[in-house]
Amino acid sequence: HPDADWWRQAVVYQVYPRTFADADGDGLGDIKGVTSRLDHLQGLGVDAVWLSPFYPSALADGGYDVDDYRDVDPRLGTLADVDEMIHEAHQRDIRVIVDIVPNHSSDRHAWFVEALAAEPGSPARERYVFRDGTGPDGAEPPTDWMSHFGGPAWTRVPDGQWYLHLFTREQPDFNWDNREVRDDFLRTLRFWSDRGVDGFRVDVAHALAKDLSDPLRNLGGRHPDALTELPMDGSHPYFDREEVHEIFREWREVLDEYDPPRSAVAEAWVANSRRVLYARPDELGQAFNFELVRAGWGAPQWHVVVDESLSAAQVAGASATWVLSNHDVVRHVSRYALPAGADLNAWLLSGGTDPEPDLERGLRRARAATAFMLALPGSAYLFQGEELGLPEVADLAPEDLQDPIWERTEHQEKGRDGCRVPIPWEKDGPSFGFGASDRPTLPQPAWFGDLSVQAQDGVEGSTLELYREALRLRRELRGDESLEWLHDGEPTTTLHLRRSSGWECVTNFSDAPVPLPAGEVLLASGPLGDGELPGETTVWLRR
Ligand code: TEU
Repeated sequence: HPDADWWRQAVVYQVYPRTFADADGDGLGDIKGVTSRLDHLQGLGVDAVWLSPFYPSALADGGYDVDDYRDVDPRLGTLADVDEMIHEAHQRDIRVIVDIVPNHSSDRHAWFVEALAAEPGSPARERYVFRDGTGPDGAEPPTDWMSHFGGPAWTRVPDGQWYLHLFTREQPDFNWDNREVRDDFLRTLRFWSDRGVDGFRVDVAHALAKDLSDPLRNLGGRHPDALTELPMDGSHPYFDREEVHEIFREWREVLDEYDPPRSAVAEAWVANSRRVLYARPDELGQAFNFELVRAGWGAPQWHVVVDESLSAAQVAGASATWVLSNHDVVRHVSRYALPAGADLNAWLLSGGTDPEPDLERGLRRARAATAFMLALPGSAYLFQGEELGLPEVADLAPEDLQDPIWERTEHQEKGRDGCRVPIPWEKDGPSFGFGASDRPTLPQPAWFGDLSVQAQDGVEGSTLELYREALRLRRELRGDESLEWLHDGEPTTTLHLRRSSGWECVTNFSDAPVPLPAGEVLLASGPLGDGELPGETTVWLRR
């Protein structure tokens, strides 16, 4: 099929449906809202839209707690609305990717409700991970495993057993050794593929396979968050185990039943060399690369990250992916506005004042970083609002926070709400054009209107126009997936790369100007000096 590889160098735009656009005016974003804003995505020039979960959910974790994988949250719309959205997206040459959350369901999922009502040891309990406790009367959890969001990863039920949840207690983990669980997810993949969905984003892909042989192994205090310290041999009891790959090979067979084959991208917070294994051609094809999120700002780090990421992808036969922001991390404008190595959580807890962010610099760097990322081979994932240069909303009041991390860590971690604030579409009016309600699900700051789509549309030099121009040029310029560095040795301040099409990209990571390399300037992330590439600026050239 000619379109089989469309995703290999695609630009994918992530929509967080609850805060993208609210068509019915209830303060919560919805599917019709997404449809109503597809023209914006078409004008931006993205190849695909990825929707975070829109399934029925109690929103214990923003929708990553799914009650029913084959339905739509009534507050967000209906299956017919999704069909319409897919149709309208395809009309505009935009592909649609949906989010699959296979590690855990919600505690309101019919299977979990059934499991709770069933006897210990019953088949209904086998779909999840139930165990007897330890200590006198089994009053201690089966193991020392910790929930990713704080507290033990086990919760006790009235008959005395405990169930496993690597995230909140409302997110019980499935038992992937169970054939019914496996078959049900294949059914879900087919359900959405049959409706015309083009691909899937696979949540916490690295956690599905677990060593559930009794007795379960304690971690001995090794916190599961230390993902970079994971043993590289698949010996962790529940992260990045070898058996997880069998699951995705089975998925690939189903995805390949379709024409064109459905794409998939793994979310796997593991080291580069392990991560790309999920992206092998007989598995998911892609895996998010979060190395740019981790790298901070600087030519030497970025050089290493790009080289390592590209070679890891190549070894696995995968294509590369790049991410600067998503719904789980502090927006990159704000990350770059803070001193290197700043503790982002401490900064959020201070309400975004300590240290004081230099937002002008943050935006300048963010624009340069984006232009650099978009010049790389592979696909780029954008997060809603980054095309507006939105910074993190760091001063949300405690009573407004929705991320379970805030409560579950007993207010030690502020969580991820600050990047999920509803998108400003208009300069003013109720919720800046997000919807008719003036009480959107998360409050927007007064200055949001100045960054709205309306405020930037057609304005020369605006971040929105920079993204539009960059995506337009990228379509025109992208060559094959190779990359050549044009600088000598280890770069200290500037990265200069060339793509097979003759397209060059130069980023000056330092504060001071450097000479502008020769060539026709196609795009600049900020104003250029005479023969100079100013600090923290990217330029695209053709010779
Ligand atoms: O995230 C998985 C995950 O490991 C995140 O917790 C990540 O490490 C963290 O947010 C970084 O700050 C996925 C989803 O993207 C996230 O929104 C969900 O909360 C989580 O799975 C559970 O489904």
